[in-house]
Amino acid sequence: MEWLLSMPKVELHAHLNGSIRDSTLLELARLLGEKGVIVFSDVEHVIMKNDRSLHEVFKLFDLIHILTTDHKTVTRITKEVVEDFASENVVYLELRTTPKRNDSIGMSKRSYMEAVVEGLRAVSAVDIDFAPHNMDGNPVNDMITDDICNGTTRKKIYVRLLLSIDRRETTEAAMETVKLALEMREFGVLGIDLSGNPIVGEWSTFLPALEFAREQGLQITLHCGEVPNKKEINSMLDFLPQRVGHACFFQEEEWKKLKSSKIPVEICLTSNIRTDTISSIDIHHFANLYAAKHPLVLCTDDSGVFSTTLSKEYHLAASTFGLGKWEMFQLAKTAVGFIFADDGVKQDLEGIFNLAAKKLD
Ligand code: 6MZ
Repeated sequence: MEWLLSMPKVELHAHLNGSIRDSTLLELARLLGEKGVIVFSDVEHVIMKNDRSLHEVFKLFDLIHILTTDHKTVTRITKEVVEDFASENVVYLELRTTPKRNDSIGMSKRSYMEAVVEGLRAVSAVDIDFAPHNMDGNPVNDMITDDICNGTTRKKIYVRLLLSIDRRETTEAAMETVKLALEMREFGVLGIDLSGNPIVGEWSTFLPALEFAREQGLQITLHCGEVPNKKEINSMLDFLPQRVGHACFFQEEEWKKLKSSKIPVEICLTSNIRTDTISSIDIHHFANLYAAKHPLVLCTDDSGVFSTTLSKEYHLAASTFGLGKWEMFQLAKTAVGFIFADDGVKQDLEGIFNLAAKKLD
């Protein structure tokens, strides 16, 4: 486990509000309990519960959002989530979040995202490269103080953002998110994710916004096949997104389509097992896709909600599927090819992995 912790890793499927430390969630719940907004003991039980169905997970997210959706807290959780990933040697993080509007506290989707960017700026435990430009429009190169390769002990993490469209949203709301992503490109927003409760909403509702996003040069990743929905899975694959997440309820036809398209899959082992989307780890489609050399990346999904870390996900894959140090290292390294950031970042990451390869015994 130690070598998996120290190995550089790339995280491409992490939801901000799913990645919050339990201690932070409990602290926030306690505060709201004191204010009489919630009953702390009820909420404490829900936060600490381990096994949840997919349906219960989305109920938990509604609760988490009550605890976290004010500007100050959004900034705090962003900072903590980034520092937590960096602490286990995640060197590149694509963090996704759903911009939220809450008129009662003067929050717009834009101000929510500004609070996220504030959180990136507040990161202090590690060095961070989060955007091609600073808030004032100047390049941020001067804020990159240390380099993981030059022998300094301070860790460095590259962070880029994806804006999520929640499946509960209308076409107009989805379009608003895409427009916001375009406005915020200079703050490291690279693409759009479609997520949320998979039994809610229709593909046709989101398609216009996703097509617009693509036309405008944003990259797209879709939660695909979290529930059995053959028609939607096929429509999503025909859309040819840059990546898909989960890919659980595929049948032969969809596997064929996926493999011939070579669309990289974000694999979230613990999430799939905890939510019973896959009945047992040893029959997880990771094994088949890995054997077929299909592009794959191991991810956490919601490290807070599922009490996991990226190192634990690598450990689970290694122990379940009998993969050794070198194979796990290669798996981590190939993920660099599937990131949404530009070639400059890819080259930096390759440098980090090449250096780490020399230390691998
Ligand atoms: C689908 C998921 C998810 O955006 O508020 N989300 N959507 N499947 C999953 N697998 C279990 N896990 C998280 O982060 C939380 C939101 O991400 C989506 C849901 O819409 C959830 O409300 P943000 O930062």
